[in-house]
Amino acid sequence: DTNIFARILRRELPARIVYEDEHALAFHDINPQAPLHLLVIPKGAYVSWDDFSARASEAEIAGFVRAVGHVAREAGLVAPGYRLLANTGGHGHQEVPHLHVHLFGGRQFGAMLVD
Ligand code: DGP
Repeated sequence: DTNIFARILRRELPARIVYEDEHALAFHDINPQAPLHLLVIPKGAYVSWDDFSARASEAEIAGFVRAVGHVAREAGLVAPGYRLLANTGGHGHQEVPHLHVHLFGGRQFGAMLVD
């Protein structure tokens, strides 16, 4: 309840929000790693991809997945292409314990995994 993204959802912290619907919120990452770096989060309090995929309802899962696709489409990233990333747990280097999908775009990306 007290993590940064939960607080952004409650509008206790500011964010550059680009999209919101019943199931999801999308906003700019505070420390962008690409020309466009957005985060898409579900509105429900799910700590990770694992938690979300195990506990969320069909409607929440469908709504969230559709929101990620919608945000990328609206950002004009379909034709050039983009990258999605969901860091999960310790080895995944997840820092904020509210599920978030990183959406990267705006340049050619290279090899998948960089330390
Ligand atoms: P991860 O390592 O996958 O948990 O990524 C967390 C991301 O969250 C990281 O790219 C930076 C971003 N971030 C951290 N604090 C804030 C914040 O207060 N606002 C926004 N917009 N992004 C944040």
